[in-house]
Amino acid sequence: QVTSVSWDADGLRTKFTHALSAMYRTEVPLYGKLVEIVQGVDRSTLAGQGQTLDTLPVRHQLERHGAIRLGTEYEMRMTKRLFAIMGMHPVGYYDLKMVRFPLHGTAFRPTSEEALRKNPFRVFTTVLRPELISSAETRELAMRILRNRKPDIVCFPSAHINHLTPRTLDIDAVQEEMIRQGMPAKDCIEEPPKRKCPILLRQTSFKALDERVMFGDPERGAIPATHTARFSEVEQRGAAVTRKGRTLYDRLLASAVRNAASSNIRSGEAFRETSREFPDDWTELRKKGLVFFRYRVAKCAAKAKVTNFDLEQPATMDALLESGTVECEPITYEDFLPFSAAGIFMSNLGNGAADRELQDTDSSSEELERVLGCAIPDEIDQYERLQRNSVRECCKVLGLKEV
Ligand code: OOG
Ligand code: NI
Repeated sequence: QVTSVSWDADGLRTKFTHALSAMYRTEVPLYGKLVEIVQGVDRSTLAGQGQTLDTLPVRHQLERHGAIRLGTEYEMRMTKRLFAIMGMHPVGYYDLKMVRFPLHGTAFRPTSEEALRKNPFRVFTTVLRPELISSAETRELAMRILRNRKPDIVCFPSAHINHLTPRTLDIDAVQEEMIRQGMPAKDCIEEPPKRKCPILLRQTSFKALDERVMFGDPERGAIPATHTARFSEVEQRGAAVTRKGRTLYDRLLASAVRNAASSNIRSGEAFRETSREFPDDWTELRKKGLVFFRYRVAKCAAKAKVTNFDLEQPATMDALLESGTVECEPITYEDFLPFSAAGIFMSNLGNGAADRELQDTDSSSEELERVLGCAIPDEIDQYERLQRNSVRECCKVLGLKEV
């Protein structure tokens, strides 16, 4: 007899996040130390604003992202099924070929506003594209190993997570503290420079641990070695940018990379220069349509249910905001950045990793969709939907046709 089992995907995701965090703390002790640093930094950041840690939104207190690297289509499909149970679905396509890795992937994460508010746990998941490996010998070796294993890509007997990342309110302070405590931090923070109005994602990590492993060799038996598969990161999240905002951002980043290459300055320095062109004021960012916002009818206006706008003139969002009828806040960026992700992959490889030759193939979101057996929604469309829903909700409360 089949009994139906019901579960709450959000609750399961949160249980999983806690369990993973507890496990990672025992496996990678520096992760525990990092989480303590983050709590200390967040506590003092909030104290500076007259607040305490429990005033942080619930999601922020347990917010983590992880990353896994898969080898086969079968593993990718299994992973999709597993995460679906926890309310996590593929969003966004990331092509790592641009940094010469024969990999592509997606982020599994919750998508509804409510699920994101409860726990936005997300996992950056890549899978190997063997057809991109130029050397037939390497390709065949990889395929042979993958055929003979139950999942993992490097040197673990079963699946492993290669990093787990807490979110902080002040990544610059965390970076300083990691260095002060002698942790092997990377020398700079990835992606947008510090701003008054944070956008997208800033990340830093400490370098991988050297862990002992025995590699099995059919002829020589067990060979003692070390691997550097596990590390930890910390992130600070800012606002999701619109398509227009993203185009501007990518252009500024590309020109910073060019400037850094041609003039011997550090890329962080170059990006600080070019990114001055990206406005740093919420009102301006909103008016120029560069950032997504969540709109909400102000409490007092919702109660009064009257506005000056429902008669002759159609209301505009600017007028509703200026009169205090509606309030807004930037929507948090829930995804990843390909350039940053590439930096994370690189930071744990030694020198010599740069001469990988790859076959010249197009990036292929269709191919990944085929593997997953479903469409991969574009991340920017997701934010557009959240913003649009919030505008509709305001109109409904205020009895307006549209704004
Ligand atoms: C994934 C790297 C991407 C991030 O934070 O950008 C990532 C990996 O190392 O497998 O986690
Ligand atoms: Ni990461």
